Amino acid sequence: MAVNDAAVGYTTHDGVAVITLNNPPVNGLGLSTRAGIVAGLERAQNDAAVKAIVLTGAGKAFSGGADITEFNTPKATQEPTLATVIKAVEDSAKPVVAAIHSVAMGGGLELALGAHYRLAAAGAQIALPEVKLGILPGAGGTQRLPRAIGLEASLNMIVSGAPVLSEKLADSGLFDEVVANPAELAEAALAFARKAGAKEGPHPKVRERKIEHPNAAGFIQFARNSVAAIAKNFPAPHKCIDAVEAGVQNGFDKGLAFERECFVALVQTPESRALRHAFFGERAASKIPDVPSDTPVREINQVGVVGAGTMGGGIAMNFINAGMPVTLLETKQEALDRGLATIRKNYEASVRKGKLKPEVMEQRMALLKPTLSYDDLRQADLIVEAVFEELGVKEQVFRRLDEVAKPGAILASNTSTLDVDKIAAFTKRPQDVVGMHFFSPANVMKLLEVVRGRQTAKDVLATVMKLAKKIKKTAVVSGVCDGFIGNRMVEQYVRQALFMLEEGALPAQVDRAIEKFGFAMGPFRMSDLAGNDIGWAIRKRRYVERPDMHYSKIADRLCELGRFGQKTGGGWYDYKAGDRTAYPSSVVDDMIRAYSKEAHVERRKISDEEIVERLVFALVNEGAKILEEGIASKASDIDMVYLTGYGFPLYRGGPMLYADTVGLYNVERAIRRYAARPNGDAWKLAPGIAKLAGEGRGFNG
Ligand code: 3H9
Repeated sequence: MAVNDAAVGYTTHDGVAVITLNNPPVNGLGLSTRAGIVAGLERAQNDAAVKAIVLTGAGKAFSGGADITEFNTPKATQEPTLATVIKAVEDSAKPVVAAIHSVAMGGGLELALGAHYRLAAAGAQIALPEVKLGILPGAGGTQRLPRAIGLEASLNMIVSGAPVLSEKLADSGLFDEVVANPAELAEAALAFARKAGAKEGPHPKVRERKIEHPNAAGFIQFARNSVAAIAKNFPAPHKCIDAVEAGVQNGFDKGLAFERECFVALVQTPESRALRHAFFGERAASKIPDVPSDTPVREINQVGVVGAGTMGGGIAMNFINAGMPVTLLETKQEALDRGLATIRKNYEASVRKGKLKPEVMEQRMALLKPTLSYDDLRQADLIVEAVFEELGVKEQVFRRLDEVAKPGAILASNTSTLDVDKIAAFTKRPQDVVGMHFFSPANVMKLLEVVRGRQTAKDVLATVMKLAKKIKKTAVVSGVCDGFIGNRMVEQYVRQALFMLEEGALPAQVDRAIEKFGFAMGPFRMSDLAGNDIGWAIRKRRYVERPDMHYSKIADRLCELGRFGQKTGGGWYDYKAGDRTAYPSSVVDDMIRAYSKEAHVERRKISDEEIVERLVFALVNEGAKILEEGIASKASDIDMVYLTGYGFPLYRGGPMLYADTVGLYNVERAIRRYAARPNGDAWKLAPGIAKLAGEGRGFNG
């Protein structure tokens, strides 16, 4: 058998063979690793001096599971499959001891469950996270884990995919020993193996254990009910339960066959493709093509935030949550007091919900240093500006920061629309200036757009990307353009939404259609939440800067009525005091109908399908232009922006992956069709779409 020796190591130690997975970064169980394990097992069987086998992993994992990059490729099903490997482990005449450290996930845990004995170092993360990739454990996990740790604990792990620390599983039946000091795992495993090797076989197999539960059917039904509420659009959690149930009712072998069937079906679903796309997209986003991963980073210990408004306060919370001291600057004492009070109120809400301990809240508040003086920013390694969105105001702030900030400090702007290059030019250190565009509420939303100015230094980018991980954000790099990636695209989406009102739809219909597609909130409910005056201000600027760009004026009419959204008690919808429910408004609907009449537009029935196409393809078309211009470096970056910042349904994988799923040929045809209709001037087909469609390709290959 062809064995890639590099992927699996084999050594012997005084009668014990040690098979070491060595496939960085996480010992994924790709074909050569699988073949290497089987070859190692055979070698051990054939060596009379070997009495027992230790199976372990080199580097930073026992194993992160099946190699996800092999899914839906011939390698995934090429022998030895993981099932074959696990059977070889389980059927080994000599006892196999899995020595687990750091990470045993998915197929990695399934492999360990095939071993006769398991030792784990404390602190190891143990999980069957397949459900998060839209699949289920496909190498016996749904059958062996319930037999190892019981029905309830295993179903919780399988359906949630959440990792559990090895020490928490010490008495679960999964491990024969949990080794407190990870450095002692290798020795402990050798000693354990020697003892096991000296014992008469047969050695225990998890598959032969019984699943004991006083009311298995009742608990499975309970799990089903719980999942129904949270996993509406994902088939995998339901299949996880079905597979466990099959094993409980029909025994191990039938359960295993059923699990396999479910795995094969799930791995081909669009939902699984979307989740895998998001998994890799998140990791790919942190890689910038011309900024090598070993670029040195600047040390960031002290942070300054300028502006204690809603954004500034939320931004400050991110850093103090990560244990970093923050100096919060305002111009007036009242504003500073208000900002601090809001931060405290946010934490108090978490304390009330039991999500935060009161003493932790106090520790965090203690990291916050309020000030009215720029001088207090002298020590900051990073200063984030979050002041009023107006270039003149930004200019004052950045000129002042340039005077006080220490050399090498990173100066970041939270601007959502302004030109970062112009902002950088207000300083004598444009290489240190970068955009850090947080999304509201900044302490909650995952997305951080990192805006790379023309002169932003590479180490500044590398530093900010690293910092983003520390504050648990998904950072995506955008070049400088109006609106960056997210808002530039959403503008086209909103334009289409408004045109459709003019042509015959009403706000509630548009919102309903796109929410049914899976968006968290339709454009009109969203606009009422954010404030309709914000879009109005942007459009007023556009009317001057881009007189060629055609907008429906319906939204301006709404604003002229003073209907700015929830904050004024009415926007596209009516609102009642203390109630965020959006009630369709007859005033607004009449206004829309009157507008159509005035504009001599004959209103027509617009289908939900058209609504979804026009909204989503508007995003896709602009996204394609953003790619062509190099504003985003890859399609998955755009998808990450939409998944983490704009409520795009995760199970569809983002606008660009969705376009691939529909097929760019079909996207192109739809865009050409809409371009030939009223308001068609808003549709200028991105050349990239036509090109890729012509080549039969998608944005993601
Ligand atoms: C499975 O097992 C199916 C079976 O039931 C049945 C089969 C028949 N494959 O996250 P990181 C890469 S499904 C390929 O930044 P960390 C990752 O892309 C699998 N690649 O590190 C990244 O690459 P790059 C079930 C993988 O230390 C690099 O490793 N398992 C895999 O923060 C570092 O990743 C899972 O779902 C993989 N399985 O966290 C586990 N895993 O450097 C998924 C990672 O090029 N993985 N990579 O960007 C994780 O949760 C985390 O990666 C882990 C490490 C906790 C392991």
